[in-house]
Amino acid sequence: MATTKCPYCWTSHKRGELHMRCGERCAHKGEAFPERQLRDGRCPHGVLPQSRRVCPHCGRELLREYVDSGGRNIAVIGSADSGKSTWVGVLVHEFQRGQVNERFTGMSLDLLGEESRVRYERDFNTPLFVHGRPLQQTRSASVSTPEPLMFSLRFRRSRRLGATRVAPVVTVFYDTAGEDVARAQQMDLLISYLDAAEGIILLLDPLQMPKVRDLVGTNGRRSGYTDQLHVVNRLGELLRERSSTPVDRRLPTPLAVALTKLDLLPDTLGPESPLRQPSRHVGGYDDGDGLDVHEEVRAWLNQWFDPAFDRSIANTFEVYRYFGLSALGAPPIDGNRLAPEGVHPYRLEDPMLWLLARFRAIKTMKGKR
Ligand SMILES: Nc1nc2c(ncn2[C@@H]2O[C@H](COP(=O)(O)OP(=O)(O)OP(=O)(O)O)[C@@H](O)[C@H]2O)c(=O)[nH]1
Ligand SMILES: [Mg+2]
Ligand SMILES: [Zn+2]
Ligand SMILES: [Zn+2]
Repeated sequence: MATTKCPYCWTSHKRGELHMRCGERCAHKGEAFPERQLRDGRCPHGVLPQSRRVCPHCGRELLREYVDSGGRNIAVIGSADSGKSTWVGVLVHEFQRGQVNERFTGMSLDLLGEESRVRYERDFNTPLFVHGRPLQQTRSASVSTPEPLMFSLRFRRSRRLGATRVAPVVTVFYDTAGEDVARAQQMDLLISYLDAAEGIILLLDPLQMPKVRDLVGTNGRRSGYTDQLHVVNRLGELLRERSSTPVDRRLPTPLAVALTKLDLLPDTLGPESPLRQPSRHVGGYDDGDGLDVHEEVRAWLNQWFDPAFDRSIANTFEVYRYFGLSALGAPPIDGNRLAPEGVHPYRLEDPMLWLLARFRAIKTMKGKR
């Protein structure tokens, strides 16, 4: 039987164990009962119930699209200030009406549920695209657990395949607070959701690598950087503790590691660098392009950061790939203003497209390299 992972408390439940609630007309209005007690679509008291399913563990309502499609959870993690929120905020925009939308004909992205819509509008869209301001620091999970941002993505398949309706891929992003990754006690909270994730996106800020800071100078927003290598080791450690994977085996969750803010390093990348060419993902994921970027970024990480990083990733994860991107396309003027030319992301969608290809939601093109 299909199981559902609650996107709020990350516990897993069989479909029949999800709760429903008695409806308006029932004397027990609001009372919860497991879905398997439904009889001819009615509650144990014989009345039509409320239509939404509820998590038996935390009691929050689960959206129908989420339950029906078996939502995919994607965790976005990284040290403080690495660009996680900006990446999520611009990504949703790009899939809705930006360049990615143009390159995938017939694709649509819809934020699911009032909470996701309100939060996206307030915390991401308005600052970035209405006021032209950088985003606020994300609040720590000790203050509020990371709230999911839920959306459904629909792709149109070619007519030749005869598929008229395509099931949506429901994706849930958790934008965590970087400060939590460093602190052990918060990590325990984060780990339950990392464990539930079907894909992990780890963002690395090149400016938090001392060698890069020597190259370009500093203009970071906050000081006191966490050790990014520590983040990866900790991540592997914690996932191993929890997962059913034997200790000597690598973890199966696909990991995308992306260097952010590449706009700050325009002169560092040579003219031939694949990171200076626009990506070739049109209507699918171009694996050749992806591998070119992967190798280039691996080389930069060895040089800028630490060869131990790649080894650590390779020893921990079965499937991983490196990416390089810029969410903003240009450095902000200061803490209150983005560059006057607006937001022009660069290779921003690549890690997401790679994951979607792994989920078989889009096709993989084995292009020549
Ligand atoms: N130059 C440049 N700066 C960026 C880019 N993306 C984010 N930034 C800046 O980097 C800083 C951190 O961005 P956030 O998106 O808030 O980072 P975060 O990882 O969510 O940070 P926490 O919530 O504290 O964990 C902000 O000042 C952003 O404006 C980018 O693509 N290029
Ligand atoms: Mg943030
Ligand atoms: Zn009832
Ligand atoms: Zn729950």
